[in-house]
Amino acid sequence: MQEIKELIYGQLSSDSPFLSIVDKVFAGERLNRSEGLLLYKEAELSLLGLLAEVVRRRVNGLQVTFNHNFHFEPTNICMKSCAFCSYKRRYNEDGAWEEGIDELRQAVRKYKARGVTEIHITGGVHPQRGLEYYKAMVEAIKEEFSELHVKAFSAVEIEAMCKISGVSFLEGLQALKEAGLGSIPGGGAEIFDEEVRKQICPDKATSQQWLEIHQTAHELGMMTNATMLYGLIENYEHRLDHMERLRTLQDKTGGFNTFIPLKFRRANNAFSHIEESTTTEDLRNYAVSRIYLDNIPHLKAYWPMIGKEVAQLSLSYGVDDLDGTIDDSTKIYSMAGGVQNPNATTQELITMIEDAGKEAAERDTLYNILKRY
Ligand code: V47
Ligand code: SF4
Repeated sequence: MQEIKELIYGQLSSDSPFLSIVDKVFAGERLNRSEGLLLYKEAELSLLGLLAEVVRRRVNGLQVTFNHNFHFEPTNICMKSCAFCSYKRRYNEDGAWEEGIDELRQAVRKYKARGVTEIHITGGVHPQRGLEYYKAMVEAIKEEFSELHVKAFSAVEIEAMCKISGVSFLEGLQALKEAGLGSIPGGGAEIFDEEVRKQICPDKATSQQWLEIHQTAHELGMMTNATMLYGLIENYEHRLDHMERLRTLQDKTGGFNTFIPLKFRRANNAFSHIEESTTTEDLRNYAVSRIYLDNIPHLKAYWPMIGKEVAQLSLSYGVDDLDGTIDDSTKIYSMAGGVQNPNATTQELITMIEDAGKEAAERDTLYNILKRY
């Protein structure tokens, strides 16, 4: 840490506007919105990387984790209209698919044999599937493989299934938990600012509903993740507002495990005219997220979206988690321009981590360490 301190202070003149921010980061104090904004707008990438490294070492040391997981995407039939989505289809539209509980059972059996510890389920918001259907999915998984951690259903899917079945979020989440749901993934958060939300996902669960569902899950003892979709029409103030709403809820509940910035990918959607963010911008965003979100322990680079090279670079900008092996089980990002047939072997992930000067460890969904390398 001493070396990093010397490097950072050595870069700054005595009248640098960053001095007070650097002092705060070393003292473990929280940054306010205008400090976050100054970092986003003015700080050199090298300074951001070093400051993010200070925070990551305090929270996670040199450790970078991954897990053995697979995705199950039950359907891409969706009644919502998110303009950034390359994946949704209406009923009977070309390319629409629906997988039933038998297919789910088969997938669980296949990946059980490959030693996974987590199933990640998310998909379109199906207009006819209510709570009972999703409960039956979770029960079927548990019948096939009782130890498998079920991380399933974004707050957007949960809002819709509770509405279809006429139950409160609390009742719906309690029923899912009893069926065996272990935690909730971070999807559907997008950008909380209501004006931006109107333009990018007008009919999706509101920001307030998203936060309420996560708070309720936390109060029931379930950990959850949080995402932020960036690189569309939002500005830095919107990103900071988004992170601040998460930071405030985390102060109350402590229930968020991981923050996952999701880079907008533009293939095959209504925002294809928007240039994608540059790698430099992606790294700045990881670093500011690490520095600003002082109370969420983990920062994940979801490699199927940004590619393995940028994911590896992100390990020097505050990231301490690479998600999982995936095993070619998700289409959401490949349809939007991400990695095609995403798959990573354990050895590949370990090499990525070690070549970046960090220490690889396999975790379970709740960040218990299963093996160090
Ligand atoms: O909410 C959709 C995003 C999310 C695009 O919790 C897009 O561990 C970029 O939440 N470009 C769903 N992003 C996926 C998700 C997730 C992924 C990995 C790990 C976890 C976790 C959660 O995907 C959606 C939306 O924000 N998304 N389309 C697109 N074109
Ligand atoms: Fe539906 Fe999700 Fe696509 Fe929005 S992002 S249209 S909720 S599948």
